Amino acid sequence: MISKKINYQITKFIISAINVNQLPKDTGVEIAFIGRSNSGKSSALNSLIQKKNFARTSKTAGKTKFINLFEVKNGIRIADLPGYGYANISKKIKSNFINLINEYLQKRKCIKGIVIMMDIRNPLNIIDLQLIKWILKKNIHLLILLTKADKLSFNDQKKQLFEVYNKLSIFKNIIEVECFSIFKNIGINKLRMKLKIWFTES
Ligand SMILES: Nc1nc2c(ncn2[C@@H]2O[C@H](COP(=O)(O)OP(=O)(O)O)[C@@H](O)[C@H]2O)c(=O)[nH]1
Ligand SMILES: [Mg+2]
Repeated sequence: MISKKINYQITKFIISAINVNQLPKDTGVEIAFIGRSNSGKSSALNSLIQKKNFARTSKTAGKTKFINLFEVKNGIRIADLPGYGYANISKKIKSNFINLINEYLQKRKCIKGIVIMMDIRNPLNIIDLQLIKWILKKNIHLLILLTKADKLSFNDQKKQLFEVYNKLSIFKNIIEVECFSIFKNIGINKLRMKLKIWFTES
């Protein structure tokens, strides 16, 4: 089989949507990047596309209020979802974000896979766990990335990975977890491989 590489460099920004109705037609394949605010979602997207500031990254948690949608090529898209679970933001705004994420997950039929990003130093918060539970019930692929792995030594990365697998054993499903770092180039190829499979299988 000839395996064609996906060229992320021609990725186009489509829309920053404040509600699901603004998104384009619910066809093709969509992969969503989900995680707490500041977990590294936009950075992961930038590293795939190999452009530094394509999906805006921010040092201030909770800035991205929208679903930012990108078209990798015709009919295949990546959605950078608003972050959840940050401090310093009003309860009302917080619940608006969660509602938007819920609405997106529940309405959007073209979601084929979800990548959950969690800071390796603080993985599996309550919303992460709720999300995982929900995804496993659906026919949706899941990959978990432990981001900012460069913040830990190699040994501590492995320890944390083991710990996360241990905690996930409550789900009785096989769940894939990878360490990830944009600075040390950890896990980026794994992410590429997964996305390629999800994008190309029918
Ligand atoms: N050390 C380290 N910092 C990272 C990594 N990925 C992202 N960051 C930083 O974490 C902050 C939040 O990243 P961002 O992509 O905006 O997170 P988002 O809110 O989930 O989209 C930024 O300051 C990034 O530079 C990583 O792999 N290693
Ligand atoms: Mg972001």
